[in-house]
Amino acid sequence: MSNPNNISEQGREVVNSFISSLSLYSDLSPKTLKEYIQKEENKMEKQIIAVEGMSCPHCEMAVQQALMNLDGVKKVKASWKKKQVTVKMDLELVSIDKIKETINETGFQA
Ligand SMILES: [Cu+2]
Repeated sequence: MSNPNNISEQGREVVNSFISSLSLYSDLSPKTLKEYIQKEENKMEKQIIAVEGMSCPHCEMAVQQALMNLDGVKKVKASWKKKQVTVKMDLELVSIDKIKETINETGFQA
């Protein structure tokens, strides 16, 4: 069992900033909250990955679904015409390598 007193310095910072953000945003209107979430989302890394092998909207869907199942992936837009996949992700949770690996496992070539 983990002892809550053994929380790391880094963990403590994360918890503290989470708690302070809760008290900061708990009394805000939905519109302001939405703007906050939008701002947080904009902090995400956006990457465009070249992908070979997609030939129709079904391929796009397959790639999008596979990537959306990964932790840290916030948004995916696949385009078979442009031969690319645009991914918005938190690089602390998921790597580009993991994204490419998942695309390859789905049957395409990243
Ligand atoms: Cu297809």
